[in-house]
Amino acid sequence: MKTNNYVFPKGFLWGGATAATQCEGAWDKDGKGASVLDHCTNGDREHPRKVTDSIDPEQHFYPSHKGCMQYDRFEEDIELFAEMGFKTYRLSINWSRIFPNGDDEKPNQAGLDYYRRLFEKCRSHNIEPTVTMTHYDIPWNICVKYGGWANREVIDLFLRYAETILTEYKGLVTRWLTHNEINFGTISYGELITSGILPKHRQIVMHDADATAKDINKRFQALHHEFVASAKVVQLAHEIDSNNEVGCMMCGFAFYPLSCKPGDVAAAQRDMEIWNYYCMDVMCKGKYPYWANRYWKENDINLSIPEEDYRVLENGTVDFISFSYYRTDCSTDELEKHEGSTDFGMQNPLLEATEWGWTIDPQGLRWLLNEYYARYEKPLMIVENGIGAYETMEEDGAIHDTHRIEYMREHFKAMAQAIEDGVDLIGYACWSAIDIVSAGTGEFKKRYGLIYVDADDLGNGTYDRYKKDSFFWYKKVIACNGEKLD
Ligand code: BGP
Repeated sequence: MKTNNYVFPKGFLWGGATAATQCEGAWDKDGKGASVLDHCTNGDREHPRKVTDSIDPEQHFYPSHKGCMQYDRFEEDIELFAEMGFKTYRLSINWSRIFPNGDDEKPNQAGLDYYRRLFEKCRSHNIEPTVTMTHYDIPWNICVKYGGWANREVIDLFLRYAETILTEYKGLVTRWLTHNEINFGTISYGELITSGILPKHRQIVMHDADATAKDINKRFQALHHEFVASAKVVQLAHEIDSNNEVGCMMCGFAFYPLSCKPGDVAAAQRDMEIWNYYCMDVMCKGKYPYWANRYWKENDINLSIPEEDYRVLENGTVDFISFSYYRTDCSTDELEKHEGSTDFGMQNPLLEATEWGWTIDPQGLRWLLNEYYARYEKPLMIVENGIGAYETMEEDGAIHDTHRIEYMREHFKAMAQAIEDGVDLIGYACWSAIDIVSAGTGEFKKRYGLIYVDADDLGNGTYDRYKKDSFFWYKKVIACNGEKLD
């Protein structure tokens, strides 16, 4: 008989997530170097973020320079997370805080000290850190001097960084993710932020219609280097501490065929392949997917892959899979004939969407969890999921984000169903634990947090923190391990 009780495994890792360049601020404090996002201006849905070669605060506002000021207020934030009962806080180390130029001989001690204090603070509240090694924070110098990940030399620079943090935080951190949403590296959007390749038009756009075969080749070569680096990090992490577990981090893309027309079904399969499995097969199975040669041929991609890389990939498969989940999209082989296309295909006409046009699809999460689990049979962790919305604070300081509670509740039900299906889901970190800057648009008003931060798109405000209604709701959910979701 069906009841309204949901069963999550004992020890389920409830928590919340952020990323350094979106929450820390203090972009040039205590010896930190500039990262790629520090060169990105604010924008909005209609206006893409610009990438400026030099940083000119007189001319532009750079949202990462302030974030939500977590660098200066992390203790307060972690106390709030502890109050909600977080079991894990997923955050990222800012690569350019540790190696300001990416190729420095020695790490920046002040940067290392900062994260030590932060991890110790988490541990003092029984919050396990889940740490992303790079989340859109490639040192700008790597981008300019080396051409980003397209250059093989970056593998060693990343390994030096990884070895430094793995050694430094041994015992404090045991759950690591290598590259955030590595699969964005297959399109223009990820060129700069995940792969450190300076975009031709100095803008962050999803798709660059002018991309040449050479540009595309560079993208995929960069990805290959990221795969090799990640595989080496897996091995290194296990050598440094056998308790370490390393996961890949994917943007969870779910594509439905727009109709049952065979061409649409095939289009959805192709979209699933390139958006998800191209990267996941390499990181989870240790080899490129069986259709990679066909794909490379169709797209004039000629990769330089030394023989030894194949062994590295084979020996460096991840321990678990982490991913973000926000939306689903529809695929068709006749996109040009339809109106209403999204960045990733067609918007599902049967689903509601957020104010930013992201469809809301809790059932899609159950579907995707099953897809991933069937293919890889590795533990899964949702490390981002949430809704971006305009929100205001009432006179009395309350923030009534019922849309977020509803969104999370329905996604939790889908998770519980997937767990009942037999999926090994180990944790969930909502995006975001606290209001932070949007990565895509650079806005602050696209709020995702359970905690409201008094700040606007141009960095004005007190940056004081206020608990939203979802804060109190999530606290109750965690306290009963998800059994009651009302
Ligand atoms: C993911 C990123 C995050 C985060 C989130 C929401 O792609 O890993 O960094 O920002 O999406 O996207 P946005 O900030 O563009 O709304």
